Amino acid sequence: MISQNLVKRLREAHKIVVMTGAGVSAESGVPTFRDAQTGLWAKYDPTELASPEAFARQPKLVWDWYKWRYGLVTAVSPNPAHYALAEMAHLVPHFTLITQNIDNLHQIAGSEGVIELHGNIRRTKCSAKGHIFPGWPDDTAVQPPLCAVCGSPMRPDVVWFGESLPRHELEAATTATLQADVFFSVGTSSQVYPAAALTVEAIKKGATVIEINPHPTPLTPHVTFSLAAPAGEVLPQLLAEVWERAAVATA
Ligand code: BJW
Repeated sequence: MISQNLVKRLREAHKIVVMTGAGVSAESGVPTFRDAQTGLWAKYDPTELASPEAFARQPKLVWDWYKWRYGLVTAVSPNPAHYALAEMAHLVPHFTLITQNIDNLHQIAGSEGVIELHGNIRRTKCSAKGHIFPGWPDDTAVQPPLCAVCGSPMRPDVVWFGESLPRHELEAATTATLQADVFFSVGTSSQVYPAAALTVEAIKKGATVIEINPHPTPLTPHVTFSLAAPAGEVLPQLLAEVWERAAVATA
């Protein structure tokens, strides 16, 4: 699956950008965004819950869904894909890691300077003024709890459908993508924009684009290399074959 042509291009690369999606955390036990939710949440469509309209209509339902997911992500650990990416950063002259994930697992695995396009579930913010709080407030009689500063309902610090991505993060991700000679798209269905547009930009500008995903995406026909296997297997293999390094758990 890993051709000599791919190995050569990675060894010669100066600027590598990796963009990850939910699939990179699947082997840690975090359900992917579009996977059926389990248990109590199986009857809800995640694309319906992740919106300001849903929060306005049913704030407690949306808050409880994120609280459940916060519990899930804080109970799991990074997997070999996260560790391989943390190691890769030390092996190329310029390395940028962009993630759509809100689970913080790249950071726990030791990646630095991660560009978070869709926020982070480990932070909360108020819905009126965006006052940010680290972590989740303790349970209170009112759910969602109210902001200690302005009294508006609290929400997770994540980007919902119809909301703008954080400007600085999107600009940094776009700049890195436009300069990349190799661009990885790992574990994302490439259905959500503007994140998917980064892969499109990399393809358009002629970068070597490598997709790692067991299942095809709308962009698979356009990438340079499609590695159809789990990220937790492929990324450590790349590390070993290209740089003769192992993905080591540091956390
Ligand atoms: C594995 C694996 C293993 C499994 N190894 N792989 C242009 C065109 C059309 C629409 C739009 C457009 N521009 C904007 C829009 C509207 C909208 C959008 O994109 N809609 C589309 C659905 C059509 N975008 C927005 O609203 C964005 N805002 C914006 O653009 O503002 C300006 C604007 C507004 C309105 C109109 C126009 C402009 C905001 C997007 C915010 C996305 N937020 C979410 C929720 C975050 C919080 C939360 O998690 O609850 O982010 S949605 C959700 O999707 C989440 C994810 O980060 C994101 C991407 O999902 P991802 O990561 O790809 O996960 P999955 O589940 O889809 O796929 C997992 C993949 O892994 C699968 O392919 C598996 O095969 C694979 N996999 N195991 C490797 N082991």
